[in-house]
Amino acid sequence: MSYDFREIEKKWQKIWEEKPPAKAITGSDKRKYYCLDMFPYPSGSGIHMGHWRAYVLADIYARIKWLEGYNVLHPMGWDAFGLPAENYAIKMGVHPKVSTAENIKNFKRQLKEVGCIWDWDKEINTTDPNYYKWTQWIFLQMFKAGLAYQEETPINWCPSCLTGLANEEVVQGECERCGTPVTQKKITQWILKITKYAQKLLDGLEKVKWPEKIKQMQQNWIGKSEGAEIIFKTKDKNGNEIDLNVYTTRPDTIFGATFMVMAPDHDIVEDITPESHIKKVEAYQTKVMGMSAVERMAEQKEKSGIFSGAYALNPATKQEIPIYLASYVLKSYGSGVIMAVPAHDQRDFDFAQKFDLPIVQVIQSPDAQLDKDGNLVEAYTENGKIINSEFLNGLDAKTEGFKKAIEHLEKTNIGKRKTNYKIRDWIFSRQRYWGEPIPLVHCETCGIVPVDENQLPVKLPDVEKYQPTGTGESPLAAIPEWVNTKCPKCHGPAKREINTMPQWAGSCWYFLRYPNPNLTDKPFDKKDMEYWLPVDLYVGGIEHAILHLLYARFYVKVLHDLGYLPFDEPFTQLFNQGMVLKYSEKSGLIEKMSKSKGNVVNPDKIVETYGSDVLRMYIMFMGPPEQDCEWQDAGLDGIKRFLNKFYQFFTTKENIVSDEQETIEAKKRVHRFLHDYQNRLHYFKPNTTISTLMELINDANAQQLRFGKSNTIAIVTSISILAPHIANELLAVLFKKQLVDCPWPKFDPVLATEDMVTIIVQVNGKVRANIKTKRGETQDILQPAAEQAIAKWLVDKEIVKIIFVTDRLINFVAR
Ligand code: ANZ
Ligand code: ZN
Repeated sequence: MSYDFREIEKKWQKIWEEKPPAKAITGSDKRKYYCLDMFPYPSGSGIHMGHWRAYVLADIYARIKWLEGYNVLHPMGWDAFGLPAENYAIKMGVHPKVSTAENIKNFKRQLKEVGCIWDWDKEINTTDPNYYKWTQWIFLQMFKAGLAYQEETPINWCPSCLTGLANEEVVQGECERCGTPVTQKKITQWILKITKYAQKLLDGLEKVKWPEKIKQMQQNWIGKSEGAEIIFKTKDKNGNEIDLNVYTTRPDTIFGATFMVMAPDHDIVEDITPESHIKKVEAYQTKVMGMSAVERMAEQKEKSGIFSGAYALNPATKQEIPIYLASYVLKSYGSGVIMAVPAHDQRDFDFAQKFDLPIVQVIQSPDAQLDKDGNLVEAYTENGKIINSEFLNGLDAKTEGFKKAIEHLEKTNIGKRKTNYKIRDWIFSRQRYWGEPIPLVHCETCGIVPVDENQLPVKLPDVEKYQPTGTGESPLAAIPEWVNTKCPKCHGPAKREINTMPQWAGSCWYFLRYPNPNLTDKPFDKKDMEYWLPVDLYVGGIEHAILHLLYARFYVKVLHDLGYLPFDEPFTQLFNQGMVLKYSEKSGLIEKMSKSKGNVVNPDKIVETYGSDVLRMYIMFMGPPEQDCEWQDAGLDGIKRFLNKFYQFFTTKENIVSDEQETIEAKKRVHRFLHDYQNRLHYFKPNTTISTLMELINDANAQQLRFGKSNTIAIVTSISILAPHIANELLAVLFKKQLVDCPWPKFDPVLATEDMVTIIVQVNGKVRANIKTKRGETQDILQPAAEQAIAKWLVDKEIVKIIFVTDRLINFVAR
């Protein structure tokens, strides 16, 4: 008999709705486990298979901890501010509040079908005034701490969304949301001083269990480099001496600096350009300013530039060197002026060739590519011995040379050691409606005044027109009743800040709110923070590697430094699931599942035809969770057949015996299964975990194994993390039990491993570890465990080959 999933799943979802199985308990002294999903943006199109993949994965680990007896917090909520709701409002005239509420309702219905142990009492919604009150409160704390400032700056501007964008929201010169090339626009903006936290944001990465790849992306984004600041003297057009500061990572090459390059939009350009050159310089400036970021980047190869007409003194060679303007030097990095060393920097080399500037080699190495006349054919950027550099000659450039050059600069007062970060301050204001109003007031007498904390939230007023004005003002500007207010300080007339916060504001701290989302007098409770935080496991997509994950870490560090939080890293462990791909008829390629590709599989349809358990299991079976995986409809049938087989096996009376009647073979088989099952979960391989279940049932059928009551409960409890409905049904039908009564099973290591073999794990032929496994295990199953066991011998190495001998050894050849 095959099981009626429709009836069973509906029945259990109703039971869970009325009496949720797992609830987070406040004030418990049990061990806690906080398992966090990246909360969804409730879009109009409902949930995606990508949501299923991430949420099932997190649910597996939340369920294990719950069955192990932990006090589990596994919440869900809505990241509901943002452009799509607003764009929909513009198009359809529906208030974002209304469309958001509708979307949430639909999302929630769909999410309940995933069968996760989410505690819906903890639900939050970032657009709820009771929530954004505290988003505003946090902003005020930052403002009061001097971490928020206002500046009129040219910002990244999306001419289609008509709003400013943070650097993090510009992807290869285009708007992250709509793909329009980003231009520059000058507006007064609110900016958060994330640069002040650059070093702390780097340091913190060392103590979290995150994928190396994500850590590296954040490190690169923060972009720390060590070098020196050096003063080059020049004269302004009136003959007065002025200093040009340059930032360089290669002070050891200073004798090779044959010209200087300044960002075309640098403030000093005007001061140094002599009358004779003004026309040409201005023409060049206009040209560069008109270029989009995309065009600027396309200039990587063919560099443009112009001579400013001014010269500076190289403090080492004491020679006059020309100052050029070129778009490859960015105003916002370092000091916006560089000493160009064409022999050892490729950009400078390209530029020197184009403008026929001298190239002086100061680093010597057999690896440097020279032509027949002994000239460099390209910049030599590696290390070597210093030449042509007086007192630096003969030194190893990047070590001793670097050090000695800085010593000399400091002694002679022409420079000093300097650390630089690429990360820029965070442009925090948006000229849009559907966001948190920034809780500040502009008073003619008192200046910028924070709204009194007891006046929060500053609620979003209802508007008739959601269109951004395009002038850089938000639609809020058009509501005088809202804009005109009283100054909290002098009670004179004042105007509200009309900018709203960026989409990220609400998600920077939502995980702090979940333990008690209904608090009215504070954003979170101190005791809750001590108990529940940091998050133990955070599961979500890699697209948030920088933006959300960096901003959230920044918020937490600030709140920690202000004394509100007892920890300074929010997410102890992070797991990034891969994307769900599918063949697209349109392009004939296997691509990311998306509306635009026309290859979306609607979860509602699959749930209707196969049920939630099949979908849960299939989406995990598809492949290693960290990798992108291809969806194939046919895969569902395989899982469906298996679940039927599983159900049939345990609902066949003869297959279950008393514990006493269970044979030793059956016992061993179950414990080996439990061992393998849990081991693969431990290595985040739920895909191969499912295979162990399949093998167990196959073996049981082939060898006519009968399982005792205890082991049956253990097997059914095991499958509950993947297929909770069928597991609950079996426990209820067979034993009148519920999952809460069934702890996560433990295996007996002796029984589990008696028939096992020991595999030797080697690195370059040296034995580094042993792992126990069942006879005949394949390489793809063993490799993750083996790699983990020898991880410390692989740091900074690349695996070039793996030698595998079944039941004997696995040898990693690494360099
Ligand atoms: C001289 C030099 C010689 C450099 C050499 C490099 C190699 P990172 O490592 O990314 O921090 N630079 C400095 N400010 C710049 C700006 N605003 N726009 C473009 N380039 C800039 O890069 C630091 C190096 O990038 C600096 O070191 C400078 O070039 C350049 F053989 O100075 B270097
Ligand atoms: Zn005032």
